[in-house]
Amino acid sequence: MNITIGNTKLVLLKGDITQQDTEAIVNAANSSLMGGGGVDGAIHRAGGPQILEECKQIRATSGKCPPGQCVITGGGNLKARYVIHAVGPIWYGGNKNEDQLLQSAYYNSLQMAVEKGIKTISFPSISTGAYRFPIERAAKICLTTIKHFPRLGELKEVRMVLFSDRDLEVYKNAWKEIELEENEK
Ligand code: AR6
Repeated sequence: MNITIGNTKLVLLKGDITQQDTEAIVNAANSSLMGGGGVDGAIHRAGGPQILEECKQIRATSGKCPPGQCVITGGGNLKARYVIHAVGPIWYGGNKNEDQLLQSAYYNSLQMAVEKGIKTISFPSISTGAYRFPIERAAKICLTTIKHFPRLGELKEVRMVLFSDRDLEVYKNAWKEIELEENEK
């Protein structure tokens, strides 16, 4: 599904984040920045040891990366030149600031991208795997954050890379709901 927002293309597709040819891809990392499973494991496997080396340097100078924040490294052997490691919230039931932290993870990653002059970026569905954030709710937060990002016009393409047909369907439906809700206002 291709969506046009001003001059920016928002693409919702099924795919593997490690195979994307955008300038940056986003990792669904954890606060340690030392790797893990899911997207994180796949990115470090495909990108090679250089990415972990850079993460270790960041840890040494800046410490852990709290939920809602992100850091940037090179892309190692990936097609993408950069990896933005964003830490989403763990879902504890919804009363631990999870929505706000998920929004920050997307917002700060977009901000990092425009500050680096990056024009094209791919995201996975942050927090909806091991961190168990309900995907319908996450999809709405994600897409609303992208749609209303103040500097969106500086990005040519934002790609949401979903890992299954079902996840893609959830994101497509979330987009339709957002459009309906905002058009009613
Ligand atoms: N490409 C695109 N999406 C993927 C891929 C892939 N190659 N692999 C999995 N997904 P998760 P989280 C989907 O668990 O919930 C790690 O151990 C997956 O189906 O990767 O933010 C970290 O180190 C799901 O829909 O990220 C952290 O400890 C989505 O990506 C923790 O997991 C996110 O799943 C972060 O958990």
